[in-house]
Amino acid sequence: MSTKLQPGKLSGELKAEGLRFAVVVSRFNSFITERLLAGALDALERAGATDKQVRVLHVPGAFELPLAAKKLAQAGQTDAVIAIGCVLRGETSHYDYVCSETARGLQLAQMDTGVPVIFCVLTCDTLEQAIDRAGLKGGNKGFEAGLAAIEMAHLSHKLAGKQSGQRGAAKKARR
Ligand code: INI
Repeated sequence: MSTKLQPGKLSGELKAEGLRFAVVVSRFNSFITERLLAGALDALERAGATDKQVRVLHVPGAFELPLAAKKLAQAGQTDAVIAIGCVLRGETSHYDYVCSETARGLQLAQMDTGVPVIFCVLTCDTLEQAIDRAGLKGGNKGFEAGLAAIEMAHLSHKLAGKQSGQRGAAKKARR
């Protein structure tokens, strides 16, 4: 089957200029989360971000990420939030509650505020799986999250009909 349709395409650039980011990082499993943070900052820096454009906030564990992410998004100084955590499966069902509530809370944070919240929470059965995704075989999921934050910040401004980096853009979107 062939088609002559060539619909217009919309996507976000990977340039950090004029954007502001907040990164909220869980201290739990910091051996992993600090590596993910380094990956995210590397992506932002390579895309042109400077210190003044990025804020980093630490919380105790993944379960605390959603509230911090929502408050950062609501504060109106942020074009995208990156939430970084690492949940490792233990012997009880605790893991399942932390994973599902963290994912649900982060999704709610972006849906409630209109500010992109990037999900950079590893949910792994073993420490080895986490290490692989924090700079080894599986790349660095923090770096991917940094790129996703830039793209989604631009895209959400475009969808709202605003120039990227327009001051106060995030604030207008909050509830
Ligand atoms: N928090 C994590 O970020 N990762 C984990 O693996 C984890 N485990 O396994 O318990 C974890 N628990 C703490 C939780 O996120 C909260 O900080 C705590 O329950 C206080 O609300």
